[in-house]
Amino acid sequence: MIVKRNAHTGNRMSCGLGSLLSCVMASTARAQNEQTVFEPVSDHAEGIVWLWWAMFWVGAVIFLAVMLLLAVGLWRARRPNSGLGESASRNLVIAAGVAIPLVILLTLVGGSLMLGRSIAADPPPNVMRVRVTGWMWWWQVDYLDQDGKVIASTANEIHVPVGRPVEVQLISADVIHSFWVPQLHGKTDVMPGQLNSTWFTAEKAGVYRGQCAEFCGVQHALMAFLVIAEAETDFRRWLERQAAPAEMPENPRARFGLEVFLDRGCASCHTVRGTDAQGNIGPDLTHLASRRTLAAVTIPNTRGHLGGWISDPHSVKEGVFMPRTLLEPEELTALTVYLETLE
Ligand code: HEC
Ligand SMILES: [Cu+2]
Repeated sequence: MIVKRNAHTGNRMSCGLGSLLSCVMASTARAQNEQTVFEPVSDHAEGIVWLWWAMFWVGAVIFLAVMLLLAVGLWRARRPNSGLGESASRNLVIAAGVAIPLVILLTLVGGSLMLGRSIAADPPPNVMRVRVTGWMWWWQVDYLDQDGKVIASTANEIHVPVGRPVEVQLISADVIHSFWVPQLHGKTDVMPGQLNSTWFTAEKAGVYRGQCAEFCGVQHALMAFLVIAEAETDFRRWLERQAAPAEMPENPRARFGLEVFLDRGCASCHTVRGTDAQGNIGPDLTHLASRRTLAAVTIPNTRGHLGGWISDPHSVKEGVFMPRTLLEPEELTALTVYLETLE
């Protein structure tokens, strides 16, 4: 039995063995949850998938050749005196057992070393820098200026301009995670106490799903993120808005929601820039409403899901480090109304 969670609907799709194929097809059809190494949009990812296919086809041809030789051998063995002569069989062993494998293995190892060197090269000087911190089980994203000062913070969503190299500096706040966006690059370890980095250039606009690729606890599988590659002007506009503090809500209900946020413990873990909420255990919520998903691409960012998450985060993501807060219905409504003003 395979159970998948759909990020758009939050529904669980159950797939029995019989309907496995249709389940796989249904899950690959989901736009935002699509994650594939086969449609690279950066040079690095293209090199990786190219090497992968080269290894696949070389392996496939060798497998077929070996099976063919085996069949010939079995067929000939049934006839008396049909073996190769001594020198012919020795030559066969030397050629097919030593020489050819050596050439193939050296070529593949050489190709993989060369690719490794080229994708591990230093980024070009005009690179844009983003600091990504792995937390159990979400991603903090900080945009840095030339001096390394934080311009804006968000979570689980990394916007990048198309065609510009982006360096992602990686650090963990707790255990080892791994940063992986298959359409952009290979995996990079995210370590506590050690800054690692990786870089890529997204050559095409689009939304590329990434995923933690190192088992990091019960909700490791629900530790995803989105890389959103967009035109430079759209990116600039987005970053400017993310850098701004939150606006004071006009609507009285939203104002009440802000009070609830400040009084009911939310502010001890979350920051909303421009208010007294300065917690740093959970995601920065200053522009929460501008994000597409909640809880690391687990549920879509809609009012219903937001309310459900706040009233019982553990039913969405069991074991998560956000407690359940008991709220009166009007407090919960006001809170969600307030959070929805954080665009
Ligand atoms: C003990 C710390 C803590 C408290 C208190 C807390 N949260 Fe959280 N919150 C978190 C953590 C950690 C996450 C990240 C969960 C994840 O995705 O794994 C989170 C995630 C969220 C998210 C999703 C953010 C995103 O971008 O995905 C929202 C919204 C949220 N919290 C709202 C609230 C509200 C409203 C309250 C008060 C009722 C609150 N939180 C109280 C720790 C806390
Ligand atoms: Cu992880």
